[in-house]
Amino acid sequence: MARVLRLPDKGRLLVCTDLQGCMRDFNRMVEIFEQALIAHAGDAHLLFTGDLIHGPHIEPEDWPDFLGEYYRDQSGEVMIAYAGLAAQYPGRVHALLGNHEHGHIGGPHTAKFAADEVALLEHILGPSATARMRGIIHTFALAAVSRCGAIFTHGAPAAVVESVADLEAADLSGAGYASPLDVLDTPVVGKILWARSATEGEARRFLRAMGGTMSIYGHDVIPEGFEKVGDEQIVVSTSFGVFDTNKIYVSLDLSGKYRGVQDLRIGHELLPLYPDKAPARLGGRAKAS
Ligand SMILES: [Mn+2]
Repeated sequence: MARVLRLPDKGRLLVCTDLQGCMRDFNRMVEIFEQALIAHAGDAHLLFTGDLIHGPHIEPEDWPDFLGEYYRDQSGEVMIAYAGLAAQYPGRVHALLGNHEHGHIGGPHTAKFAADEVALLEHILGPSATARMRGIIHTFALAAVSRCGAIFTHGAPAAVVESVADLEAADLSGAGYASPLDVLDTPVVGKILWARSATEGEARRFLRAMGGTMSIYGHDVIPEGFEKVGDEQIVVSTSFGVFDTNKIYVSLDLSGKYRGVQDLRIGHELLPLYPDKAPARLGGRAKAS
């Protein structure tokens, strides 16, 4: 796979962060994407920024509030549906690697909802579906760049890189490390997949190296839907850990120029996943209660 995805210079781009096996939100994002294809004469793109997999297996009565809207993990189904969508719209559906996907292709195994989520999902899927899923994950990039100024990664832009070439050369296999956990300490892959925050200096350095003006990522949960950090960073929560009322996706004009995250406006570039449930302050139509 190409480590760095270069998005085209025109068309509409929709961005969805961490799904963690939520099929309903995946389907909703597909619906929004297909509406955008119609609205933009077929010129739309859909980008998932990683962690499409590994959700909770919890009964409704045991579900804690901090996990947001109730759902049941459907990681295997989400991956197959992603591959189907990418095949249906060639060159228009893209995904970045998240720390949860990385565990299946050489990275450290995550332990968010199970002692070993990689082993659990591969057990549920069985050998042939696991092989198919790994094949899909191998098509995921480590970052996406665009002429409009937006740079996309799974985690915060804390990686120390001099240029896009440093990402192109990144080793994801884990083969060079004594333990997969050592990946966490690496300055490029470890940061891109695991960093929850970046200082202003780190973000500016990363954006300069990548040729962008603003960094858009997920990985962390923002219960309010999104959080701008300084002029260069925005953390977006489209699905996991958030209630339907606050789920946010990003919509960008790839032929535009964004100077920074101050150019991202609610109701324009920042949009509610479920507008009928979202309050007006998030661009929704729900009546205040
Ligand atoms: Mn993550």
